[in-house]
Amino acid sequence: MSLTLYFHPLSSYCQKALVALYEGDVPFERHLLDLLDDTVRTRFRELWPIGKMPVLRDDARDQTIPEATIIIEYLAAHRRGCAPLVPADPELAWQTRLRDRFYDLYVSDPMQRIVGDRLRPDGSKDPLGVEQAMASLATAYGFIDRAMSGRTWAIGETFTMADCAAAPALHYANLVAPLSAHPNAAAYLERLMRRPSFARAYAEAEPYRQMFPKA
Ligand SMILES: N[C@@H](CCC(=O)N[C@@H](CS)C(=O)NCC(=O)O)C(=O)O
Repeated sequence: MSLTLYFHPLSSYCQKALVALYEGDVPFERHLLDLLDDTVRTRFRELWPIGKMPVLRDDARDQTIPEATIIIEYLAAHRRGCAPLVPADPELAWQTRLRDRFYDLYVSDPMQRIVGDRLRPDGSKDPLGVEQAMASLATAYGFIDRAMSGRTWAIGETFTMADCAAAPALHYANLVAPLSAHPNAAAYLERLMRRPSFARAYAEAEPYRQMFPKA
C-alpha cells in the first residue's frame, strides 16, 4: 500500500487522521498543504473538489479518500495488522461511530466556528454565532463529563476511532472554552495528550502553533 496524506500539522481533522496512522504504525508519505497559497489550493481541489483536508491517496489501489473518519475506516478495512480502531464487535462498532460523530459534529464543529470567527475581519464578526457555538460546546461538555465517569477511553478500555476524533477536538475546544468545570472531561483530555500517537501529532504542530488565532 503506497499511501500519501495531504494535510497540515495544525489542522484538527488532520491530527485525527495522523493519530490513526500513528496508532497503526502505518507507513505513509506526507504532502503538507498551505491552503493560503492559491496554486496549492487549486491543485488540491483537483484531487478533492471540496478542498478540505485531510485527504489520503492510495496509489496502489488508485483511491482518493477524503474525510478523517472515512480515512480511519479505510485503514481499518484495508490495512492488515493496523490497530483495530473500529471494533469488529457490532455493538462496540456503533458506539465508536456514534462518539466519533459526536466529537466531530458537537465539539469540532462549534470549536471551528469560534476559531473561524477570530479570523474574520472587524465588521464581519458573528457574535450570535459564537454565542450559539459556545452554548453547543457547554452542552457537549456536560455529556462528555457524564460519559467519561469511570472510563479510560471513549467507549471503555480500548482506544478507538472515537478517541482519534476526541483528542484534537477537545484540545482545541479547551483553548476556546476551558474544560475546568468538567473534571472527567478534563482528565480524559489529559490522558489523550499523553497518548503517544496524539503527543506526536501535537508536537509536530509546534512550529505552526503561532498561527492559531488568539481571542
Ligand atoms: N468533514 C471534514 C472536515 C475537514 C476540515 O474541516 N478541514 C479543515 C482543516 S481542520 C480544512 O480543510 N479547512 C480548509 C478550508 O475549509 O478551506 C473531515 O472530517 O475531514
